[in-house]
Amino acid sequence: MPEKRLSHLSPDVRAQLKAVFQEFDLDGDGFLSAEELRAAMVRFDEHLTDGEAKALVEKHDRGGDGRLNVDEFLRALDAAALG
Ligand SMILES: [Ca+2]
Repeated sequence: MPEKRLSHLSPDVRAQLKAVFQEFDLDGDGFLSAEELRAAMVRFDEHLTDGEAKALVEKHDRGGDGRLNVDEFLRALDAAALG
């Protein structure tokens, strides 16, 4: 799978964020739903409403299935929390 470089996430930070992804993938399906994303973002002091979480998922969801895989999650965080 081709992987676009994230502008300002170090490999260490990415590894940590992947662990966060797995922690918040509550049903273990390998994707974060809007609800799971909302819970994850609290970790970064980003308190999203349901609507904001859904909008964030839709913005970064390239698969069009309403969920984020780990790369999409990293991009969402990059844009929303850490940018
Ligand atoms: Ca999930």
